[in-house]
Amino acid sequence: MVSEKVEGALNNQVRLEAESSQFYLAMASWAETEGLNGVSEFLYTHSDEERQHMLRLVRYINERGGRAVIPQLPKPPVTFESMTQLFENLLKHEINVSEKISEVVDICLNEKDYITHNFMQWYVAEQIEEEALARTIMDKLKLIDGDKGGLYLFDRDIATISVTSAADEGKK
Ligand code: OFO
Repeated sequence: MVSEKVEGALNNQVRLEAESSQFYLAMASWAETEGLNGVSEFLYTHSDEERQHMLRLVRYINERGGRAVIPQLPKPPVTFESMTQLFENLLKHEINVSEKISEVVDICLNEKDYITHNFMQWYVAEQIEEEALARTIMDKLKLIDGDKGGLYLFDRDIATISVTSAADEGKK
C-alpha cells in the first residue's frame, strides 16, 4: 500500500511523463512539417516511450492500492525556432524530469517505502540514458554548426536512434 504522500508524488510523475509525451509529440509533428523526417521519427518514438513511462506509473499506483489520476495537459508549442532550439528544450526538459524523479526517490526514503524506492530505480537509470542521449545530440548539432550537408546526415542518422537502442549500444 502506498502512503498518501507517495501516491501524490507518483501522480505528479504521471503528469510529468504525460507532458513529456505531449511535448515530444508536438516536436515530432513540427519536425515532420519542416521535412526533417529522421528527427520526426526519432521524436515520435520518444513520445511513445514517454507514454509507456506514464503507463508504468499508472499501473504501479493502482497495483499498490493507490489511485492513479489521469491528468489534463497544457497545450505544447506548435512551432519551434530551429532544430537546435528544439533539442535544447528537450535537454532542459529531461534535466527537469531527472530532478523531479530524485524528489520522488527522496519522498520514498522519508516515507520508508522501499518497494516504491526500488520501483523508481528504473526511472533513475532511464534518466541517466535520456540525458546522455540529449547531450550527445546537442554536441553533434554544435559540431555541425548549421552546415546543410551535416544537417542532412544528422537527420538521416537520428532516425535509427532511440533511447532504448542507445542504451543497448552502451551495453555491447
Ligand atoms: Fe520519461 O523519460 Fe524522459 O522525460
